[in-house]
Amino acid sequence: MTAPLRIVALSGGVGGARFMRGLLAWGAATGTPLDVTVIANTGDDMRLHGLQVCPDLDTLMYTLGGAIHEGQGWGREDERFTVAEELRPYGVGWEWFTLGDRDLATHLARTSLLATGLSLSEATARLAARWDLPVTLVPMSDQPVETHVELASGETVHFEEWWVRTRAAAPARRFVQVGVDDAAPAPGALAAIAAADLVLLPPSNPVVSVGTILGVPGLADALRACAAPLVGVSPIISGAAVRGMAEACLAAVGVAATAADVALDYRARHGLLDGWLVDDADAGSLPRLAAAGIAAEARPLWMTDAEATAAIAGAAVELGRLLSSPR
Ligand code: FO1
Repeated sequence: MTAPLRIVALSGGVGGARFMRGLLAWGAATGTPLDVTVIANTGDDMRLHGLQVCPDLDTLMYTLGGAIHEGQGWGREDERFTVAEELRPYGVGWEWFTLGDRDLATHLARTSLLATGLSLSEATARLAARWDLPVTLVPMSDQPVETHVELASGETVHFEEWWVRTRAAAPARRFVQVGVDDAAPAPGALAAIAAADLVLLPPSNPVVSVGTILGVPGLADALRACAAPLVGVSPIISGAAVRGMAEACLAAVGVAATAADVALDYRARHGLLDGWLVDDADAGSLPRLAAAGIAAEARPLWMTDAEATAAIAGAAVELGRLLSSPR
C-alpha cells in the first residue's frame, strides 16, 4: 500500500467544496490514496438567533458528506422551512438569509458543543464525525473572525448581508476581517501544512475566502515555510467569476478580474503560488505567468459535472507532482 498523498487545501464555500469532491473522486478513480485536510474560511460566520452559523464549514461538510442542496451549493437537500416561516412574522433575524430546519440542527449542535467549552475545531470534528467525512475538516482559526464590507457609502455591513441581501450591488470599498488580529491558525491547520506533500488552492473566492484564510496571522508564514508545492486553480475564466461574485471582490482590492492577475496577486500579496491552472480561454496569459516564475497550464476549468471536476483536481495534483519531482 503506497503511502497516501498528504494534501492540504484552503477552501471557501460552494466552488471549493465542489472541487474537493472532485479531488476525492479523482483519488478513487486513479487508486491514489489521499490524506486530505481542508482548511476552511470562517470569515463568513455570523451569530444568528444566538446560534453560531459557519457557512463555508457547513457547505464543505454537507457537500463532502453527500447532503448538500446540489442546485444551491449551500444548505441541505430535502430541506423544510417550518422554523424560518414561523420566524418571519416575528421579524427577528435576517429574513433574507434562509436557515432551513435541517440546517438549523447543525447550528444548534455546533452552538451547544461550543457552549460546553469545545473549540471551533473540536466542535467541527464532532459535527464532521456524523457525516463520516473522507477529509479532515479544520476551520482556519478557533478564534472568531468576521468579514465585514465597507461600502462606498461609508456604511459597513456583514459580508453575508452584502453578498446575499444586496447581491454585492453596492461597490465594496474594502473588506475588514473583524477579529483577525487576535486570531491564530487552528492547531490542526499548522500541523497539516507542515506535513503536506501538496497544498491546493481550489477555485474559491481569492479575496474573501482564500484571502481571508491567508490573512490569519502565521498561516501564510507556515505556507511559505512549507516545502510542498502550492498549486491553485483559477476562479476566473476569461474575465468572469466561475461562481459567486469574485469580480466584485477583486475590484474592491484593486486586482483585475483575470486568471493571471489573481495568480500574480497571490504572489505579490502573500509570496505564494508555484503552479496555476487557467482555462483554455486564458491560455494567452501563460507567458505572463511563466515570466513570474509560476508554472501554469491551460485546460478546461468549467466544473460542468463530476467527471470534469475530478479531471481538474487531477490536473492540479499532477502539476504539483511535476513541481515536486527533483529538477
Ligand atoms: N446564500 C444565499 O444566497 N441565500 C441564502 O438565504 C443563504 C442562506 C444560507 C444559510 C446557511 C449557509 O451555510 C449558507 C447560506 N447561503 C445563502 C450561502 C452563503 O452565502 C455562501 O455559502 C457563503 O457565505 C459564500 O460562499
